[in-house]
Amino acid sequence: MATFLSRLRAAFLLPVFCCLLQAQSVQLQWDANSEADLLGYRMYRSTQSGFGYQAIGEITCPPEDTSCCTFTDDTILPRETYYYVATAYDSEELESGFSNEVNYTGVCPGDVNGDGNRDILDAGLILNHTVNLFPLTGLDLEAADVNGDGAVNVLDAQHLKNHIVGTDLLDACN
Ligand SMILES: [Ca+2]
Ligand SMILES: [Ca+2]
Repeated sequence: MATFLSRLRAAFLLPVFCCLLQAQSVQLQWDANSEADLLGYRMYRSTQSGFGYQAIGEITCPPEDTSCCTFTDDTILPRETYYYVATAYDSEELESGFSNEVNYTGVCPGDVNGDGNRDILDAGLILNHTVNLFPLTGLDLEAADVNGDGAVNVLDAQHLKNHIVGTDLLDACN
């Protein structure tokens, strides 16, 4: 049986992480398989590396069609790390082994300190960062880019302030 299963090569995942503005999502991409009887791919996710994968989606796709080799997961929680693998399956319902694993950790734009709230403390952290007082790093820095333009500056503090005072609400985080 294992021989049949290995007939399909594992889909090779190339992570292309895409942070949709004020939303928690990640887009995964991979190379197309070329087997003539390929039917599509299955996406799996776990909160631990190497095991515990659960199917979260199925993508019907003809062989060598690269346009469908993409999957968006918009059900991720901030500060939670998710591990993804994919398989290919064919018309006989034979499924390949797992692809390589990629991981992604979501952030909630505006919740710089990751305490679940977007408030004046976060705005203060952004302002401190902009004047180089307490430079942010890692996920905190990612979450500080409130407007999603790739930079952390006073515009993000302004954006967050507008959310706090209720004049321009940010999208809810999951
Ligand atoms: Ca916060
Ligand atoms: Ca920004």
